[in-house]
Amino acid sequence: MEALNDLHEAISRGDAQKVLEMTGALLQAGMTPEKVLNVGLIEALEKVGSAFASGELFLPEIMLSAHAVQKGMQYLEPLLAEAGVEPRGSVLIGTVKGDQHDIGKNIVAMMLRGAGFRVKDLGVDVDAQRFVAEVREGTFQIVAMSTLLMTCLPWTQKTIEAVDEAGLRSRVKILVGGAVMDAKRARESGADAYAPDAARAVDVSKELLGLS
Ligand code: B1M
Repeated sequence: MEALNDLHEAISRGDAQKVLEMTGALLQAGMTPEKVLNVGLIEALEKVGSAFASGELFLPEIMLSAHAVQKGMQYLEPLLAEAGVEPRGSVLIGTVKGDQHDIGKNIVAMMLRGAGFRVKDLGVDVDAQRFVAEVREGTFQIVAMSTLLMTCLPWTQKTIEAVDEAGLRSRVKILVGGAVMDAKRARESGADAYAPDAARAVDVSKELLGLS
């Protein structure tokens, strides 16, 4: 499909305007918002990530690509949310301390909203005590943490410990994910659950709340 190739190419060039145009074109051609997200935006960014890992692309180029993908996601977000139903539960989400990556976390938040969850997004580089304060003051049932950097992995565990030390651990279920996370690390960090991708994050959130 030509528009899909054009979208991938626009993402690799970091051309946000063209990404918006091609996202619109794919929707007009009848592709579902979820498919545009998965095979359009995410797949293209994965290719960019591989090119970065193999030294073909450099950080400034990745930043442009990431920005272009975020633009496409902003376009899709209301369409994905339209599919939502009555609020199923509330989720507090953030990327752990020291970590600025937010594309995957944003997708998880978007998919959760689309599935009918109320989501409060704390953004990136979220300190453990910020999570604790929000849990104390809010009515969240799930705390969701994203971790992309190996150096920030310890913050997942430290945040869970901080929630525990504040006497709030029994109030929430804790879901973790992100590129450096896996089921074993999730268990070791004290989380209740791990999800490898955004679609599973929705399923697991439902399971955690006994909704499926
Ligand atoms: Co950076 N980065 N980055 N980066 N970056 C990675 C993660 C890296 C693997 C690249 C590499 O070296 N091959 C590497 C980490 C190595 C490691 O620790 N293992 C890395 C590095 C080293 C860095 C810097 C240190 C680079 C530098 O400055 N020298 C720096 C760190 C900055 C910081 O955070 N303090 C840095 C910076 C950046 C940019 C700012 C340029 C940009 C981020 C822009 C942004 O997020 N706004 C960036 C990007 C884009 C990447 C890559 C290329 C792509 C990440 C991404 O968005 N993937 C990445 C390489 C790669 O992953 N191939 C890389 C697409 C996204 C959809 O996937 O986030 O994994 P992901 O989310 C998935 C799942 O993981 C899951 O669902 C999502 C979709 O289904 N998921 C969850 C995510 N969170 C979840 C939470 C859940 C459940 C599932 O429950 C709560």
